[in-house]
Amino acid sequence: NGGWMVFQRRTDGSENFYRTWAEYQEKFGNLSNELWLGSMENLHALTRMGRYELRIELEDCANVRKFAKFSSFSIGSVEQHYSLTVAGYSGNAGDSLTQHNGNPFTTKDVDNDLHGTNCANEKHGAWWYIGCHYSNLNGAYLTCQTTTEQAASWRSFRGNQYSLKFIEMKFRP
Ligand SMILES: [Ca+2]
Repeated sequence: NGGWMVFQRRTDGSENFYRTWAEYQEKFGNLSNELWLGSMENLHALTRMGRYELRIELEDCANVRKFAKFSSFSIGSVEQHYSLTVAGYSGNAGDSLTQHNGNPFTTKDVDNDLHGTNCANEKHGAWWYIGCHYSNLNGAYLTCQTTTEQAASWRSFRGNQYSLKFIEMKFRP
């Protein structure tokens, strides 16, 4: 569909995204609902080759769907702890990712963030945390709850405690 390569999707909470550094090197989930097809090394290998755009689809529990698009997107090498490079926002969800530009990836067992403790532990996800987040799309799928910053959230859409109903991350040349 339009040449987009989907690498992350949340739809029903069926998959555990609170995983280790090693697990984020593998794909998990399945194509029909929730998935992580990233493998950080693959994302790095694919996006280092040229200019890619990133599109993020978000839907809340009132079936309001919004998107955020970034005209450039790449993932750094393992030596760079798979840092995020993202720029050129457009869309209607607001920008809750450019703040994470340049930050390395953090999982519950590998702390590369700027917080005194581990943001992946604090926020129950795996992300390019700063200290900690404006978006947390690998956070906990809490079926429309709005009670915790562990939620899979996008601050500029529904706030940092709102667990979105649908999330999809995809990129293309
Ligand atoms: Ca830390």
